[in-house]
Amino acid sequence: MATIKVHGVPMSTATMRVLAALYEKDLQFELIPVDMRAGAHKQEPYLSLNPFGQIPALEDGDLSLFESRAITQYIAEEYSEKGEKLLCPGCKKVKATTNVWLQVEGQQFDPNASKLAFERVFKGMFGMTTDPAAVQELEGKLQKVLDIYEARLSKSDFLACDCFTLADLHHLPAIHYLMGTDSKALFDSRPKVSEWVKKITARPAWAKVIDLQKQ
Ligand code: GSH
Repeated sequence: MATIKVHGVPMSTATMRVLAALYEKDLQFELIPVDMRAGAHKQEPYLSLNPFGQIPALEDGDLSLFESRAITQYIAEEYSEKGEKLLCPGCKKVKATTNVWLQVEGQQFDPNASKLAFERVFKGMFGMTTDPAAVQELEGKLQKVLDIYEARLSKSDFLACDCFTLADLHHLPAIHYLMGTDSKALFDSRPKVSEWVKKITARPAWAKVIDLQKQ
């Protein structure tokens, strides 16, 4: 089997999403670092992998993909027999519900959570100053989203059903960064959300993603 290649860096939220899916599936892969400081992601040969000049990109044999959520879907479907299921097979209703929560992550959760992580974590890393007004606004929006999660997670153990799926996995990178900030309180103050965060961040595959950041 050709080795799967991931082009990205372990600190990048979108790369982390792909790495989590690969580890959940117990797949061998090669992580090829992209030198973003040198602007390698905005030049060839990287632009041939992702014309938008963003990480990550994935190569599997002669298939080349970008967009982390599309990549995880590919991994879950192409390697359905390996590792964890990530998509509940067989049941059309569960598949439809999984799609709903995949969309909720991308359209409702991530726009607020990622901007909040940028304000609270990444701005500091890049020598920029956090904007308290932006933090307040984003936290207000995220609280409303998390109220809906609290209600959902009162009905099932995970977002789509009682099994861990890609819909849960896609949240991990932003949650990981926010749990190291004062925004953690938004998650901790909602019992079902808090329980869910503990379960999904305790997964062995996720621990491997975090280990990669320490290397
Ligand atoms: N929707 C894309 C995905 O999920 O793959 C987002 C990718 C993305 O924003 N990647 C960031 C990046 O490459 C790193 S996490 N930033 C550099 C840039 O946009 O120039």
